[in-house]
Amino acid sequence: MPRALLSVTDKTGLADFAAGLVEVGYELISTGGTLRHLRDAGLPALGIEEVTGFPEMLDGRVKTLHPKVHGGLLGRTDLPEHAAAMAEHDIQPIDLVCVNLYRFEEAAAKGLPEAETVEQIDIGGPSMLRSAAKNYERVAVVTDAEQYDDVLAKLKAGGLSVDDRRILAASAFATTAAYDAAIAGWFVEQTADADADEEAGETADDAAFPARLSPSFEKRTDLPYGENPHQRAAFFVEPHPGPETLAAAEQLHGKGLSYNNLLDLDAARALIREFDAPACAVLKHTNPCGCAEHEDPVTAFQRAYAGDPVSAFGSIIAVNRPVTAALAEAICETAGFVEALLAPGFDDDALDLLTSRPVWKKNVRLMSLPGLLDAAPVTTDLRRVSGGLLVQDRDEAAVDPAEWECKTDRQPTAAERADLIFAQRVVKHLKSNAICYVKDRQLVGAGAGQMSRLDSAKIAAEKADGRAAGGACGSDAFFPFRDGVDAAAAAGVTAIVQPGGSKRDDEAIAAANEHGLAMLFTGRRHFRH
Ligand code: 93A
Repeated sequence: MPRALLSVTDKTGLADFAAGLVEVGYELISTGGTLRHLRDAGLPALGIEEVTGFPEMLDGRVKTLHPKVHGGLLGRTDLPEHAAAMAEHDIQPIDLVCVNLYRFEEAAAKGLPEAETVEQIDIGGPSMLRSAAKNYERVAVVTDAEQYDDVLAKLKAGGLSVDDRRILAASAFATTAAYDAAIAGWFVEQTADADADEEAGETADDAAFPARLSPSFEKRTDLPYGENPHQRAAFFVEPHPGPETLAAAEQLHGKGLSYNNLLDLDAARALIREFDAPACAVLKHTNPCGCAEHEDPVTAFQRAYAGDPVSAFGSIIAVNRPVTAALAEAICETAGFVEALLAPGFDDDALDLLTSRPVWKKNVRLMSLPGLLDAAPVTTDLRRVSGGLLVQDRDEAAVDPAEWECKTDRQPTAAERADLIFAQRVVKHLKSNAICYVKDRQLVGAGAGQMSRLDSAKIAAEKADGRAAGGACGSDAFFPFRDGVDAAAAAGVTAIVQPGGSKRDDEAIAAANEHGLAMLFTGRRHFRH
């Protein structure tokens, strides 16, 4: 009689699965809570103690860690020496293992006290998964309720093939690997927290980066392709993404999301979070081509879109207020083809409108993210390089004008100051080298991703086409020469915000004074490579 060992924390679907196993002739063995669950469902099962001859002990830390279990899983019955050893020690083969693990990640995410979280580290479960998976030629390993139906159907149809068991083994090892990575990450975090407590006064800036990466990511969905059709792609998410993250966004309507959509939506999300007043951002290829802030959200959209309506074709639009019918109407009227629209929510009548207008129907992806503006912890940014991974804190430092210093003879006016703040918020989100021109809290010209800052300044001026007059210029990094300042002045701006820090800052300041500009230094660079 084949034997199945069942030991699960998540009992979803277990009784039906176990009943199916009994039906196809399995004898069941089970641990404490799982055994009770099976017996409550009227199913016959042996308690683990009856197999091991040992009681569950040490508060359940030792339940299945026993040669009768691991010998039964690892023993190769096709080898005479194994068969002999098993017979000598009265070890009966176990043919199927169904295990899901203690909920460690949930405990860690809740921030339970350390001792309680440690108790949620499953040792016996992963051990059984690994033993069973190693012996996949004979043993089937089931790790997830989603596998129950398929496994049962195959057992009923004559049994699992070696290929089936190999796939199950792969999934088991992936499960234990992700589980261990989460545990390792948590230990590192605990250590970092303890160090921070000890070294009071140490800032995040000089704290060493964690020695290990956490958390582990799980595949949410395959994507049709990557940046280009010949590249495979998938979307992986953290175990417990925050409510403000892209992973928490819900798609209410439209075609499936592409890799580039997700990338652009994330960039849009990061930019729109900069603003307190109603704002709208229009992005292409992760760069804002339009952005505006206005007390009236409809006007904010109209001014954002008008920033560069040509580039806005096929854009991602983000707003930081729920979409009302009036805003939906304005978007339908004004915008041409839009890939996706991201908002903290959509009113019902706005949804009706956006999904019924011919131009929007079917395709436009409507993304709702109620936590869009929620505070976020500083997260890390991972970037692949050949042979490795570059890891850094994300550039989530808030724009803080209180830290800025005016370097010129002239101070900015109140209107210029408002535009400088706006420009700084936008320029952070443009690819380097980045220059943006702003007038009345409307982005009127952006130059991004150029190899020379001067080129970015010229492109921004061309886009602004005279509309920057009396406005502000933002620069993501210092001006290495005065030519960038000259170009900004020629575009008509009367105030500049930049980090400063160049050897030739004096030249840039002299140029600003010559042109009668106000120039402020932030002391903070925002490269985005
Ligand atoms: O504490 S353990 O690491 N020690 C063990 O020997 C052991 N064996 C199974 N945890 C162990 N398990 C886990 O218990 C399983 O992975 C499963 O998640 C859970 C099932 O316990 P119960 O059947 O009592 O609900």
